[in-house]
Amino acid sequence: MTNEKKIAIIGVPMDLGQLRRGVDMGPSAIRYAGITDRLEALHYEVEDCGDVEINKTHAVHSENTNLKNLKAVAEASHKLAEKVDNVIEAGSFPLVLGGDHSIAIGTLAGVAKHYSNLGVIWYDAHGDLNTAETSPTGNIHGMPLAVSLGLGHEELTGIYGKSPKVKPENIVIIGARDLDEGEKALIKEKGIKVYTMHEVDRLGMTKVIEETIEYLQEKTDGVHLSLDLDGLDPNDAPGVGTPVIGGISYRESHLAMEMLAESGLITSAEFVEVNPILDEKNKTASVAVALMASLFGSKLL
Ligand code: 6HN
Ligand code: MN
Ligand code: MN
Ligand code: MN
Repeated sequence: MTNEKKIAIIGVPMDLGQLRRGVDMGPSAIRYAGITDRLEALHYEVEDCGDVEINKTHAVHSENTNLKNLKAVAEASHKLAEKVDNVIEAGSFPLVLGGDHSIAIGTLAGVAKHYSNLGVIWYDAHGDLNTAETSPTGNIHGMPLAVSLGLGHEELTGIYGKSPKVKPENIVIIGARDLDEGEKALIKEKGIKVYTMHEVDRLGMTKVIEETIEYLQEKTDGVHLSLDLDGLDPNDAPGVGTPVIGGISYRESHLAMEMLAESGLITSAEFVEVNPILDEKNKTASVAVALMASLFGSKLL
């Protein structure tokens, strides 16, 4: 028996969207933790498309901007968008492995080409809604969701066709607990739906995901899951560059993925910010693999 859905894995060894080296080894760590075997055991046909090439020689400061490594990130985003586009065109489910979260710029650019009302679930301690004006760091991994809304440097918003890639009312952020002032203002201005840790505590993950599914189901024609491992508590996912205490537990995340699997809502996904240098015996990569297995229905089979 084979599953109808074919999964295409795309690695993105990107670490230029932030300052801590090592997150470029995330795709290797996740492969080492056994992602292909796990998905094949669930009877999927899995194709590993290898890694997108990152040009580190372009990792230099660009003129007239505080964005770090802008040129290299833009170049990689374009390559990734093309790969994701091709994978969807071929009828496969794109599963993108990061790499820092700046890669979502490319993933969403490639995905957005195929949907007129793309939904996005942003599972993260952060909003990643900064622009050059609001960013406290100049790190592009703090900006991908803003870029996908069409806000930010045009070298990023203009990647791979139409901008914006996603509408604010089609976004749900889950797990937020470290938002910058400019991000909070943007969330209010655009009316973006956010389940902070307060809501996760108060409602419980079951209700959060039920509401998320209900919110997105009717109005979207596809939903992308962008899961930043720092959305989880650092006890469960220590191998990340910007950990924030008080996060979502492994069990809650596991449940969230199972419920999303049941819903059949998710049409593309990425798992980002796994940094094996900061990890404990590849724990975070293994957690990522376990969550991917849940997302692809391990409970259902
Ligand atoms: N991430 N808000 C901070 C910044 O630098 O803009 C942290 C961003 C973290 C981004 O974890 O993907
Ligand atoms: Mn993030
Ligand atoms: Mn984050
Ligand atoms: Mn279970």
